Amino acid sequence: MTPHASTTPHTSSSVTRRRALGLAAAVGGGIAVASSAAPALAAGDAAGAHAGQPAPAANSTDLPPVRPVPQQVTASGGAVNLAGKVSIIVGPETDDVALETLRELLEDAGASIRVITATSERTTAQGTRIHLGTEADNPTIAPNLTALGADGTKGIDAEGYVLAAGRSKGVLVVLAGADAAGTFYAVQTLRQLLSGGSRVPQVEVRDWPLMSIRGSIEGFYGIPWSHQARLDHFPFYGRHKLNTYIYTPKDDLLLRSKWRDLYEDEALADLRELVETATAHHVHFTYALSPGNDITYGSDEDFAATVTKFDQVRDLGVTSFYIALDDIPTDLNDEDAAQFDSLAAAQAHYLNRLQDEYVKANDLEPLQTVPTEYSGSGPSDYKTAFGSGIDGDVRVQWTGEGVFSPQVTAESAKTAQESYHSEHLYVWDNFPVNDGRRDRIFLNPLEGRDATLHEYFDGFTANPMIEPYASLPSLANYADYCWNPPHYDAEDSFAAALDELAGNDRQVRRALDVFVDLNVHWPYRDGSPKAPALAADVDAYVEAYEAGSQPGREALRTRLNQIVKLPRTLEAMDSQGFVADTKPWMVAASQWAQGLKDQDRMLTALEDGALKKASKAAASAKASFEAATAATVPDQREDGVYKEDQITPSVGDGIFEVFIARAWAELRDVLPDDPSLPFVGLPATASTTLEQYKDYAPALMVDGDESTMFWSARAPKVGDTITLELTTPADVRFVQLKMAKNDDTPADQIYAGDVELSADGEDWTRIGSLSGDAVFTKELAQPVHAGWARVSVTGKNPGGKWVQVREFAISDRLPAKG
Ligand code: 14T
Repeated sequence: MTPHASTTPHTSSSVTRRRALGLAAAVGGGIAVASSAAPALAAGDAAGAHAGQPAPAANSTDLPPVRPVPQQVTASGGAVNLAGKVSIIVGPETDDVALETLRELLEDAGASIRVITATSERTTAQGTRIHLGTEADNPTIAPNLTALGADGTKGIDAEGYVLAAGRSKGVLVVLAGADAAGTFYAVQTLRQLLSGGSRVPQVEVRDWPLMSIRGSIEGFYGIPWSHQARLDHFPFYGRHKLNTYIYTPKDDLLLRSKWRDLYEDEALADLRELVETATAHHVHFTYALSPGNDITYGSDEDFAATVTKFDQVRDLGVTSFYIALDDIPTDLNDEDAAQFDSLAAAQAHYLNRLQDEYVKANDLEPLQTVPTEYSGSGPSDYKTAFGSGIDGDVRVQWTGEGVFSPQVTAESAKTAQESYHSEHLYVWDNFPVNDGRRDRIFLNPLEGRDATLHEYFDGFTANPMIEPYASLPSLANYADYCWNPPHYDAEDSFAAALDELAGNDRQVRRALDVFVDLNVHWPYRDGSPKAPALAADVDAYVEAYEAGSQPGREALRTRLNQIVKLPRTLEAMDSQGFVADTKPWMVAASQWAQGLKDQDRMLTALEDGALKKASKAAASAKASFEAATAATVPDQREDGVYKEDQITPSVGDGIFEVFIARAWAELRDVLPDDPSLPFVGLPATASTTLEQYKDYAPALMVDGDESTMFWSARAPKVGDTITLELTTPADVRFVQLKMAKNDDTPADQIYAGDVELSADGEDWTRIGSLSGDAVFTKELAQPVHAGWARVSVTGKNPGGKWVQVREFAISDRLPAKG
């Protein structure tokens, strides 16, 4: 069976359990084991315990946690030691990688190893014996499972295994795979059971994945992962039992805009190394082309160009191919229009030719694809024509109800299956991808995927972040979820992934929690928390400050000190890739926190009436905040050119700013002309004729916070307006309009418009016009008495750009010159 073949429905209750050695239940990823002779309980049954059945017996001891949680574990209590002389007995065809991984593991455990290749049931080996392989490739597997009282691997799904450890004429361990990958995964489970030592609990683990496709799709826009990062991912996948990597970075020119071009020597050598390394860790390297921007689906030449390109990588050992049809023009060119009724029909023709004439002809794994309509479960003409037009073996990706799906439910899975007429859907999960928010990293756990999705989908591939190593915690989540969805525990899985990245350093591990808190908000889920731990400390501080008490402020001070030190503390992390990836966010967080510390000093000085000291602290805070807003994140756009320092990292999700605004308000009360004070407008309300995008409301233009904004849901038309109404009319001397994401880069904004003031909201006086810059400011030599200000659109935006306004402010005073 290939790993991508469908799995037989397999519930724990369908497996006969002959041995009754102990009680095992998955508890938070760990495995609680009672030493009494209670009936064996599969991990799969543990869910039942939560649903009202008796909980595991008291006085249970803990097995080392195994993640992904195995389907069934029975433990008899006690352990065996693998240090000392060990014979590994393999068959002639036993998986090399599994053997090498086992050998390293045992060397670390202090074993001296002899490897014996068995050709019959009996071996000469004595003492500690470890039998490795499948029943088919190693004749010693079956009798030794029997010797330990364990069942064979018959009936265990592809990639599954039996791991049995105990005693029979000495220490005996059997690592029996259903296939080569299963053999490798048995070794990975042994690694976790050893947990860095040399003792293995006496157990029988029977385990198999509930989804056959588990991994990542490098499918985002922006800087593609480095060669080294990809190489580093594969061993991680192997350790976590992930088996898929789909190679399709959007801004790799040879995959999309120049898809017909062949690879040159060096690029080809790199690809070869990727394929070999992936394969060595039982990861299927899937090669994906995106020809949709300029292909003629019905053309023989373009079919031939596809085959030529595929052949180049098939020569390197690739057996798994993919056509990505997302984000492309939806109209057919003349040649296709003459031949096909619809885009879907044209695409189906092309995919079927590939499946028949290439994939089947060369005995490759089933063709994979993402359709042009890749989200939403409801039916459409496109989905019907595409799904019913393509060969039923083609694997089809789907992103959930949205491009980003906070929830994926069994109900929409079922509907999607029907709409796409496909038995082989699998999820392209747009998490933790950050190409739409390149200023952010997402360090929240994977949540909101129903526990029964293995009944509908072949699997999941995560579309990760532009930062490869920062994506590893999420990928560990996918590993745990896909293998055993009913026993996936998001929090446990995420914490374990952070433990792994941190290594054994507890200070580092605590610092990671502090850092994660600042990057935990996922904007695609309503109500997703924003830096919850920092927010609680800020709230407590403000409350204590207002009560004039000190103790309530300490928690924030402690946290700020930790945040300031993040770049230094986390430098010691095991995963140096994670450190490099997240450095811009660590450094910015450190600078924000330094500014808050300065403001804390400022507030104390104000309380003490030490005004000079307060003003000095304010100046330090201002400098820290300026440093924090530097663009330090690199970027790459459609031209494929990598550029340093393009994007300001966003960290803390506005919670630093809550404190900052509050602290400046205190200073403003006492020293309204302090040069460190940021400019704020007079109290006003905002309205507009433009529709609002998502929750980017007009009020965010007048909240004094440049990190929040109004965003229109369309391009402006001539006559559209954005209007401010002052709470109290004033003699206006200064007007400022800050559009687009930052001051320096014109982007989403009004390009052509007049800025006007009015005393009555009816008669308007023009005081200036927009110039195409992101920021408009106007100092009025003669103050104008006004209660209203507005921008009215006088022309079209280039490229139909929408409008963002961070702040719109008018004032009766000029901003302090800092
Ligand atoms: F094929 C898909 F499943 C898919 O998600 N395609 C792209 C993907 O490359 C990208 O990384 C992802 C997240 O931004 O979303 C898709 O691209 C989009 C999505 C949009 F909502 C491009 C523009 C959009 F407006």
